[in-house]
Amino acid sequence: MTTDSGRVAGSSDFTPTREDKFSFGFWTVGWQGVDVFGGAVRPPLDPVEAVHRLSDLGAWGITFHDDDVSDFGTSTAQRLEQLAPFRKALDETGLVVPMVTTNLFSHPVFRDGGFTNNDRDVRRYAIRKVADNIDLAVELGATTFVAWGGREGAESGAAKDVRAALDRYKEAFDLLGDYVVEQGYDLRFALEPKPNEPRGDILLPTIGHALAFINELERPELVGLNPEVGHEEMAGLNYAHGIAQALWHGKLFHLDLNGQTGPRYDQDLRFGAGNARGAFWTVDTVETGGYDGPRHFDFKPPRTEDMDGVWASAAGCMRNYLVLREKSRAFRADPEVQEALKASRLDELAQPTLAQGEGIDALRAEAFDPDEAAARGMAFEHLDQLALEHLYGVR
Ligand code: GLT
Ligand code: MN
Ligand code: MN
Repeated sequence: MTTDSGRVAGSSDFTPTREDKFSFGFWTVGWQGVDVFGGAVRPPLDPVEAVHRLSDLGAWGITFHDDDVSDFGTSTAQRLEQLAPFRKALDETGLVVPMVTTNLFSHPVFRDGGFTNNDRDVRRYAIRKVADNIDLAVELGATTFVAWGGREGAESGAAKDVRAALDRYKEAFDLLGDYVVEQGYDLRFALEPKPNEPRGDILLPTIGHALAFINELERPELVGLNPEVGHEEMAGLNYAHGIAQALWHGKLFHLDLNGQTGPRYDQDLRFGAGNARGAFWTVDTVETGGYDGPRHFDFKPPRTEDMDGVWASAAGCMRNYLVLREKSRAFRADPEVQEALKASRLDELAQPTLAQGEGIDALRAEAFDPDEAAARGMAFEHLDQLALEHLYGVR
């Protein structure tokens, strides 16, 4: 199949096509390199240029925060006016805006967060800011609204009553859920967990915490997750397992793909860098687990790079994903792997433990020899070796 960019979909030259659904936060390629130890190393990036460059690289979508594309405090009407050239670039390239998010972390007013700030006035303002940005998101065609509560948290014990803060967090999402329904918007929320940074401890620190929180909301069906590779790995967790569970709950609404090397500061490396083995299982899970949404990259091209390096880094995210997708496909198609999967009894795991109509009595009536069963090895090492050999490129 030939795509509108003239490339052959599914070919193995690792060149992205629109069908691959790759999207980028504008704040990723637009990051000027400001960190806690130093100022900007790169010039500001015009969102119009970002659209054209990403499109040329084969991306499908671009996402942004309200304050990425116009100044803090700008009204929605003014933002829409200012976004005219950006929208023109979208029309020219065919790039879409599948997701929009709100900046509730940069302005000093959010020093203690937005929805869970101890200051009630700030909470009221934060909800209003998000409602305004929801209007903008819908106007641009977005169907997912990411909520990263990076400043919702604390550095010290008494400063935050976590239970009260969760009441306020729920209050905000209940209200915004009502708003979306009342307006008739086709929009769902995706919570993005993170354990720490910039706060010492952030509320909803992992996929598991966020899934449990969603169940307490008035409209849980409107709220899912946007898990980020690095954020789960900062907590020492297995990202592929995390998104597999989110899929199992029907809650994987969006993804932030990037790279991380173990529990340390949030590295936001390009996808495929850092934990390469984790990246392989991530792609395998995304591709085989029934996820159909954007493959969204949230990375920070290192400060060492000039703008050429930024675009090389962005291209690397997509290329690495496609390389790993091909490896995952080859792994699944390999007859020796299929045998190894059987030897490891994955087919048995897929079978219900009890047959139709069976109960505990049937189990009690069974002649089972624990010693005999205990003697059976699981053959996982051979299976994993095959996976690694696919990853290492020798199969
Ligand atoms: C910020 C953060 C990311 C979030 C973005 C969405 S903003 O860059 O580090 O992980 O996804 O608000
Ligand atoms: Mn993110
Ligand atoms: Mn991050």
